[in-house]
Amino acid sequence: MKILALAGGVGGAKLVDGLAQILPPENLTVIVNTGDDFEYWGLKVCPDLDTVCYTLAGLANPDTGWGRADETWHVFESVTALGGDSWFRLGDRDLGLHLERTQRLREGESLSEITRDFCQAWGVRPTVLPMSDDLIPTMVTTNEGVLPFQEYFVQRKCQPRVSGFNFMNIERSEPAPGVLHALQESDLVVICPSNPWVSIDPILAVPTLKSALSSRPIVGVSPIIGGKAVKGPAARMYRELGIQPSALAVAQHYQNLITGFVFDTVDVAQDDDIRKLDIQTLVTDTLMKTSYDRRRLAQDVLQFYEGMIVSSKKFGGKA
Ligand code: FO1
Repeated sequence: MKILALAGGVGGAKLVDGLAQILPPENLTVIVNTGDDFEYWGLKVCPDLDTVCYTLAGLANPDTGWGRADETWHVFESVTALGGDSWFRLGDRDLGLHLERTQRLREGESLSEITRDFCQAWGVRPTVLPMSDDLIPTMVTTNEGVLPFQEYFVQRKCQPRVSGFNFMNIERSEPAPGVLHALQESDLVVICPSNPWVSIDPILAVPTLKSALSSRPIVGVSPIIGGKAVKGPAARMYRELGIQPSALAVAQHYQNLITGFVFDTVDVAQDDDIRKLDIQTLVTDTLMKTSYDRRRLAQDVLQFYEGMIVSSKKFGGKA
């Protein structure tokens, strides 16, 4: 079974890691959000892409989920001592990647080519693709004006009140090479438990990608458990946009796209309302604290999809 996973940062990377534990590498392609990408210290930073790759390579920082394990901060301290920008922390090991990527981008290589080479160097065998090689920065509309995503998220610590999002340049953007092919080849698309507003929506908004997605079976996994986001500002964003954060709200977010939805047992009371959206459901433990949890959730998602196929063959329903 060929799986195409759509992922943002830490939560998405964990489920991708679970899928990588159980699937042959040639059966897993990951399309990663690049809306968070920005320039810092003159370097191209791609937080979600790096989080997914570091996680699959076994190099990710286990405490933060982003950046590298066994990191040191000499360069950061040195820049800070000189009065340079210090609101976004790049560690020494992580800087190696940033120097090499920025240099190669300046020489004219594309982000997808560079990502492929880095994955090869790290022994990451599933295919990891940025959603696009084009620049599509996410801008956050707030009560304090329109802010680039990392300025809103890291520099301003999500304090400004959110009222909307804009993915700049999206209409003119194209999926990265290989994205549409992987999509057409896939048996199932998995929307990982990433922030729907700023991690998954930018991927879904890439014009030809969105239309190609509508022909595939898609299963979404809720990043909201018990009304809270496991990590990051998703729940806060729902609230500030006037929506009660819940598994149901996430299912509604993806309503016309997904065939199936996986959410946590603590939210089982929402099952009937989600099914009323004409979405099949799986209620299971979705919190991924350990490597085993990642694998178990990935297995649950795939078995859920297999069950959907069987029942659709039996009853002529959609899968
Ligand atoms: N997140 C923070 O909250 N503070 C940081 O200083 C920070 C640095 C950083 C460096 C490299 C990287 O790949 C990610 C980093 N992140 C940091 C995480 C990142 O801002 C977000 O988690 C994602 O953009 C949201 O998915």
